[in-house]
Order: sequence, then structure tokens, then C-alpha cells
Amino acid sequence: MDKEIDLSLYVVTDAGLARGRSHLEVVRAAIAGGVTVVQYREKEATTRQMVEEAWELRELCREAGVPFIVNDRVDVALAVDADGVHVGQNDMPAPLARKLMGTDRILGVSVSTVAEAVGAQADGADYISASPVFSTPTKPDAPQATGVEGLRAIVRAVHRPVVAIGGIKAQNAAQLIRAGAAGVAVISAIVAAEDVEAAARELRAIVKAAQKGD
Ligand code: TZP
Ligand code: MG
Repeated sequence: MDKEIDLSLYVVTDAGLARGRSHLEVVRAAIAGGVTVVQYREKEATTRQMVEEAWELRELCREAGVPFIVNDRVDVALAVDADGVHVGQNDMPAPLARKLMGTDRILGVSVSTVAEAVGAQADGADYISASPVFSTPTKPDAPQATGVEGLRAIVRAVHRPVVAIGGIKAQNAAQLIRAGAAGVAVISAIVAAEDVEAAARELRAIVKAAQKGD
């Protein structure tokens, strides 16, 4: 796995927001719309279900050449030979996640402060997510939002790419790229969209334009 990961448009799954569609259906459409990273995030399923779903998603992503990351669960990530794992501040500590995952796989770490970002970098994160950048009903238990200025401070404090997550929509994505984010990560703006592919395509175009400085 090439660790030069393109974080431009990072979709995170959520079964509850998917309008009854399967993870596979949503991710297939999101890939058709141009997402550059897929994260499997599943908080309700059994470990058996997770491994089965993650396996299918990993196959789909591999065929499409899109990196596949598992949220929280290092064991599931390793079991399905995922490209990486993403951990938060209350999950497997990043140094242990790195030790278990090895140096070749991707490690993403969520942070909400500059101090956490500096720590995540020291712990071996390949990328950092500023989380949440805006408050969002999708994750009501999230820490206080960083806002655009908080994101900018995190970007300045580390030498790792930073992806913004939380409350991101077509209307507010470009300013995050201009603030230095390497990309935007979304759940509802893609997963809950009636037309997943179109929603992904629109966001990808917005991010691309902002990256070019338009
Ligand atoms: N981590 C921080 S905010 C968030 C996660 C998983 C939820 C993002 O969902 P949405 O619907 O894109 O605001
Ligand atoms: Mg987590």
C-alpha cells in the first residue's frame, strides 16, 4: 500500500444514515462519484458481521484502487487486510495501534486540539483528522468543534496531512481546504444523500477546485 494517501474526499460509513441501503451499495456509489478514501465505521454490528462486511468492502475498494480504512478496530483491520485503521482519543492508543498494524499500513488519529495533534504525530500517525471541525448531529458525543481557525492551528502544528471531519457539506467544504486541510471527511453529506454518487461527485469537484486555488 502506497502511504501517499489522497485524502481529498474521505467517506465514512454509517448504517443508520444510509436510508436502508447496505454499506456495499453506498460505498460502490460513493466510489463511482470519486471518493478517494473509504472508512468502515460500524458501532452496532457483531464482530462476525463486521469482519464479513469489512471483507466485502475491502474487495470493492481494492478493485477500485481506493484505500480502505477500518474505524477503531485494529483486529478487524488486520483480519481483512485493510490498508489502515483510524483511532480516536478513547480508542486503542496510537503507539499500540502502530505497533500492531506495522509500519506499512496507514494509521489515522482523530484530534480536537493542537496538543493532541502534536501527540498523534509523535505517536506515528500518517494522517490526522481535526474532529469535529463543526458540531454535528451525526456524532453528538464529539468534543468541542475546532472551527476553521482551530483546524488552521492544527495544520500549522504538524507535518502530517490533516483531514477535517464533522458537519461538512458542499456549502462549507472549500474554506477547509483553503485553511490547509488535505481533504474533507464526511458521513451524512454522502451516505444520507438520495443520490450518493452525485453527492460525492459534487463534493469532489468542490475540493478539487479549492485545491487548485479557485
Ligand atoms: N467524527 C467526528 S465528527 C464525525 C465523526 C465520525 C461525524 C461526521 O459526520 P457528518 O454527518 O459528516 O457530520
Ligand atoms: Mg473511534
